[in-house]
Amino acid sequence: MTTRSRWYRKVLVAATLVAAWLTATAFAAGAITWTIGADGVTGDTAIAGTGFQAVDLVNGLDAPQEFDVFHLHDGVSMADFQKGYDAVSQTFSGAVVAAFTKDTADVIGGGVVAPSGTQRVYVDLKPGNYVVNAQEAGSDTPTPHLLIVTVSDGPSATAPAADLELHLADFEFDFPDTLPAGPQLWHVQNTGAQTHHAVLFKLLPGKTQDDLMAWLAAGDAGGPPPAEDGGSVAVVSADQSYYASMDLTPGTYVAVCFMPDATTDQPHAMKGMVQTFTVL
Ligand SMILES: [Cu+2]
Repeated sequence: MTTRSRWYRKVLVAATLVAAWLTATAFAAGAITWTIGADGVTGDTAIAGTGFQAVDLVNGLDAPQEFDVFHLHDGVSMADFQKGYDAVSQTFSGAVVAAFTKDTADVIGGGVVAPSGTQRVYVDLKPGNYVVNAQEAGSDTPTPHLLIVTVSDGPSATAPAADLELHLADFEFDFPDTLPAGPQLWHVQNTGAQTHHAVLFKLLPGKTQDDLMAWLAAGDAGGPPPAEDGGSVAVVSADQSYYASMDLTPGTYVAVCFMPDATTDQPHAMKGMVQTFTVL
């Protein structure tokens, strides 16, 4: 089992209570919709419009699903994409991730959506070819479900107003010390050279970031988790950004990046990409 999948499984084990931030909400009509269901990913496949378009990620299944949206570089075929994607999935090596984002596709956002839930995000669309993948979050052997999407010129959407400008750098987050509870729109920007994300752990009372890191480092021998699932910020590659609807409940959170370093394969957390913040 890879370090990544072990950690993700621990996240899932910790997530017996599905966090409130993933609540299903009724959204205004007109958003692009991508739904994972029994038939794979379905939804809008021909989009005439660019800029930060509203997208509802819908989970019609009974397990949490991770969506990732890929913008294929010009000239990259689906076969090329599949080959690169398989290499990333099978190795989860930092060098392979770096090669994928350099040669094949940018990762432009996504989200982990609870069973029967919806998450509204805004992704930055440009004319070209895209792939939306959804697969079971936390699975050691997830089956990808790919939807091919084409974007052509059309009305350009203006970026929504964000409550938080969050930067993912090599190798740190810039969360403020405190954030308000309740619905928030985060503008998540990768300002680093590597690919980043954030898994949010909500600490149990009396537990600390050190407790969490010790538990993660202990692997399967780590005992009961010192935190529950607090949500996540999707994978975003260098120079990309997206907007994520969040709805955190009060508590102390630790954001952790598990992406592998491009040269050492160390999870970015081990290079300092860990931060505690409080939701009031
Ligand atoms: Cu990172």
